Amino acid sequence: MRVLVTGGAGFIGANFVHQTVRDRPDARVTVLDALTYAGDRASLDGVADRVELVEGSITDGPLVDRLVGESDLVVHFAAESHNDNSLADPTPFVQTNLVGTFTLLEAVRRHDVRFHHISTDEVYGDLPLDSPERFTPGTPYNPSSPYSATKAGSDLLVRAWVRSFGVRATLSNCSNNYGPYQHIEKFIPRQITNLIDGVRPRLYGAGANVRDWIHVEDHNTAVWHVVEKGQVGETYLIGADGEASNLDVVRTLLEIFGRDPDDFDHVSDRPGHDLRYAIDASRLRTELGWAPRYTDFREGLEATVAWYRAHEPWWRPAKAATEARYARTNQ
Ligand code: NAD
Ligand code: TDX
Repeated sequence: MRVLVTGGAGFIGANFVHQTVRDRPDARVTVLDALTYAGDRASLDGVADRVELVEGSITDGPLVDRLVGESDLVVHFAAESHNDNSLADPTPFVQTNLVGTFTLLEAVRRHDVRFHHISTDEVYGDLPLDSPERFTPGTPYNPSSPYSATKAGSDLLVRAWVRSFGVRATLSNCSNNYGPYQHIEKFIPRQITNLIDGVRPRLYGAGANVRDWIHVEDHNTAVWHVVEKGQVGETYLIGADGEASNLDVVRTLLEIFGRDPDDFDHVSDRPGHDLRYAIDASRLRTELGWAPRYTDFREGLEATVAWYRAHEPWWRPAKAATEARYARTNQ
């Protein structure tokens, strides 16, 4: 099977490529990635001989048309993915997340190629902190940030292309991922690399906001379940019951590093900061028979800390510039 992975040099996409090459010897993988600040060839080290990496944008119609025409399946990860960046400049978010997804949809429509769209739980907005409520596929869309609004728009494009043109697409909306190869602008790797450098972790606001953490390996096994067993036109929510407040995450990391539990700083809050995300993934578990493997969050964090310690050459070049960007907003 010929698989085209967009955004395969980014965090989740690169992990998907590693897992696919490892577990599916019959898959021929092509990656289409623009290698923005968030993409890195080095994330595909070790599988380079099994993967063709094409450097280019999902907004490039002729290039996308050729690559889609040579594929049996497209798994679409490419996106501008960071909320804070979307507040500083939404322009590339509209281009990549909306125009890029549109460009891919037109190509899979022309070539009748199976499409899987990777999305986020942030399209549903946020939930109150102290409620048992969780997101389900029926929760109304209510995105808060330019990032989540462009992801919501891209989901709706996919649904419309299924209904209007019969495109063979599935969608999945996943909660917060952590694990190897995550860009150090994101919460967990930012704090891990700060702690390696002896710098205190930075908590937005009071740190009460809750995220529903899932290991990236579990996200990607779920994606394969949806690709192989999911129904065309349907949306599957992916999550592993991993709710934790940001304060809890920072305290666990401090403990792993043997530091005092109060050794962190409160910094400026994110404007429009979503309070809580929580996924009800029962459909994925009961209908598609998926279960996560990383069920102990602390163990997953310890493994992730070990990965960042062992891969300093991978993240170090981005550290100073990432922190300089945060310094501009006192974060
Ligand atoms: P990332 O920012 O680490 O990687 C994005 C990749 O897309 C990079 O390699 C980048 O170079 C590439 N890219 C950006 N613009 C492109 C363009 N125009 N053409 C081709 N490639 C382009 O993101 P991630 O965290 O790996 O997220 C991957 C997908 O998963 C996104 O669609 C995101 O919305 C979704 N998602 C992420 C999370 C999470 O916790 N990180 C959770 C749920 C869903
Ligand atoms: O230094 C920080 N301090 C802090 O308290 C950073 C970078 C973040 N935070 C907070 C903000 C959030 O409440 O931590 C939480 C997680 O922040 P991010 O890593 O930026 O993730 P989030 O905004 O929740 O979005 C992530 O999950 C959903 C991904 O970046 C998205 O791509 C995905 O769709």
